[in-house]
Amino acid sequence: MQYGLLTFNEPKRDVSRKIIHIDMDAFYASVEIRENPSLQGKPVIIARHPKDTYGRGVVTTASYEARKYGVHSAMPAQKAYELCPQGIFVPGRHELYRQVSEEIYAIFKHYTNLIQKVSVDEAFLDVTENHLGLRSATLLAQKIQHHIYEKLELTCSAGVSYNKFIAKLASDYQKPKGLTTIEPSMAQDFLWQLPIKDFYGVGKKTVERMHELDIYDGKDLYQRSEYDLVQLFGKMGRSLYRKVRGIDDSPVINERDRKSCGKEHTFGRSLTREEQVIQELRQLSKSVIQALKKHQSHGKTVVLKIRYNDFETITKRKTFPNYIKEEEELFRVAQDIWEDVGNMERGIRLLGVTLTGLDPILYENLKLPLWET
Ligand code: TTP
Ligand code: MG
Repeated sequence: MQYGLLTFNEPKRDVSRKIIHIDMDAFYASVEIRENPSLQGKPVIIARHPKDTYGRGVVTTASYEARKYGVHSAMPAQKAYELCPQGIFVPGRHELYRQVSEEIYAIFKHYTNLIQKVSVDEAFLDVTENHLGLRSATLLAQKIQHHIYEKLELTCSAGVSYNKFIAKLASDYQKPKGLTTIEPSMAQDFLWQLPIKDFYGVGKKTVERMHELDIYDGKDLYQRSEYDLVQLFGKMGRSLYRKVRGIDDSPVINERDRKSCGKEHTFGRSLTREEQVIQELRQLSKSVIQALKKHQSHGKTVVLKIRYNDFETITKRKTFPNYIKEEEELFRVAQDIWEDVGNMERGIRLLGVTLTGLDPILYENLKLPLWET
């Protein structure tokens, strides 16, 4: 690993852990294909048919065959229909997916006790210590992929590395059915070639800002001093400075240790103007932070819930690089998610802001590196 010129207080990487990130391939679509094998090999789109919803539905996911036509998650079903008229529209069955998700979780438990479920189809496994006593996390990931396939007839992609940040990037690297291991010696090259948008916490607005600063990939980011990045991006700048050096000490946290704190508001009259949404997000963020302060806890993952006029409800999460403690930080992430996924034209019936993955504040204080103020 080439670090270039090392300064005496350059942060160090911890490469002692072995982390696997698993993400199911086209999850909802794959479950539907398993349940109805006649869909095999066809462009399957998980959404109600636009003809049945007056064109109002949204695609939750699509099989890889449908993706070839440009169909993707969060796209209006009407647009998906225009891109792929021969697509087979299947309405989602969330209870079934939750059940399958639990079956996947049960498989993980054969390998380690340290499992962090990130969403219905995604989890981190810390396999530094594992039930098979294997030293190779790559071999273990392969076994997990086979196990899931044998037992559930579903495929997944796996990423293996020494921290969560890189493991997650790795699982996405060769989807579907991928297995990518990023050894500590490869990490720097891997991070250098990474487009800036792929760094955790970098939303659309930050990408624009980075591009204005001539930062397009990890290598450009790496050139910037910690001082500059903090000046430009605050706490996120410090986190990015570490991430691009392959440093991420965040632990894999067991589901049972996780908590969340959220507030939501249903509106008597649907919101139709963006300013109303922004104002509401600010108010919700304030309430969440107030509740959080009482509990002496903080978290990094923000979940925005939006219910549209047609009652379709979407939730979208984003993980911030640092613990969120202030109203302004929470508000900014919620706003960022809104800008990524929100659709004002559909009328907003409900908004919710939740902070999840909460840790007691005391816990972080104990772990704070000296140079972090
Ligand atoms: P993802 O893992 O993001 O997508 P995926 O599993 O369908 O495809 P990939 O092979 O790229 O991992 O999300 C998991 C499930 O979550 C997905 O099957 C459907 C649901 N989902 C939504 O409902 N809305 C969304 O905007 C996204 C991104 C996913
Ligand atoms: Mg997936």
